[in-house]
Amino acid sequence: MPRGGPDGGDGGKGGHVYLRVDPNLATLIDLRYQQRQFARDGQPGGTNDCTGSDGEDLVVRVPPGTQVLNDAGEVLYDLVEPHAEVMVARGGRGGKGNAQFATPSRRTPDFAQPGEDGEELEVTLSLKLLADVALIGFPNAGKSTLIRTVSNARPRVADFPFTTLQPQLGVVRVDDDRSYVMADMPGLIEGAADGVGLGLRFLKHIERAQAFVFLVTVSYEPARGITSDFDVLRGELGRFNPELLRRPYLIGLSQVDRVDVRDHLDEAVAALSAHAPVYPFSAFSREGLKELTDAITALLAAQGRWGEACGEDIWA
Ligand SMILES: Nc1nc2c(ncn2[C@@H]2O[C@H](COP(=O)(O)OP(=O)(O)OP(=O)(O)O)[C@@H](O)[C@H]2O)c(=O)[nH]1
Ligand SMILES: [Mg+2]
Repeated sequence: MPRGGPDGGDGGKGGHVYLRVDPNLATLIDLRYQQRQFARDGQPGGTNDCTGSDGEDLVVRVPPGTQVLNDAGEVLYDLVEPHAEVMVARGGRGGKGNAQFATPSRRTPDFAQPGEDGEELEVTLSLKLLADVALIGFPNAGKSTLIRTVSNARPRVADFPFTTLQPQLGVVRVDDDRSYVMADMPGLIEGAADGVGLGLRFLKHIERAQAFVFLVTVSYEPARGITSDFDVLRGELGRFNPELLRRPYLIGLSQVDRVDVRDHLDEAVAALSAHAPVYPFSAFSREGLKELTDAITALLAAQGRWGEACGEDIWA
């Protein structure tokens, strides 16, 4: 400004980009259609010492269980807790206007500091299901039937193997204040860790489950037995990730309304009890169902699912 001295104001800073966990979201679907997202630019400074306004931050909402990976596949952030927030890209600093550079000996600086570019980042978002307890069993063990009986989930049930192709989540209500999420998993068979059947690609979904229910029953295939089924399931799980074998679990012996199942009951319970508590039940007749669900609740409570862990290690 002639005779008036320098009056160029500072530029505003660019907005930051945040990811924030929104517990009301269940999928990443919104982001599939909007893969490039930008925070707003800061505004340039103006004459009369006008400072440019800062660019607005961008908050991208993601569901609980979202993992943020870089191009090398490394996990940068694990967004689990509701309302957790991370800044993934920082907005650029605003420049300084020439008014900032005036000194008694340099009254009319004709230069200013340019603003800085904001960060740009490409990340992959991947959603892990957050189940509290996962049902692990051979095809036709009755996993989907059980989850239909005890939760709001309605997965398909049929008398052929591999009816369930995708993990399904159901909310099981314990009482007015407590509920938990149960995951119905596709059936596992021997060799699953090597890709046999549907393989174990779904197991990444259960790595977060706090506890497992192994469902076993008498199979219509004569070569299989209840205890060998159990051993195979544990073996496949362990080959996928040995850490999973350390998670607490219990055993559900399903379909006890069937005569052929009842015929083998005592012997199976005796053999399996060496590993974990066994709960014989039938989703059809509902016998033993309450005992099973009470035991799952107790298992999760002992894990601190609803606050303080009760301390009693009933599965040690
Ligand atoms: N008698 C009897 N049959 C049952 C019971 N639970 C399930 N079934 C039957 O067993 C068959 C398999 O049941 P599903 O619930 O689809 O079994 P799943 O373990 O989910 O099987 P996949 O999804 O293939 O792994 C169906 O024909 C069910 O009707 C039960 O408590 N008693
Ligand atoms: Mg099923």
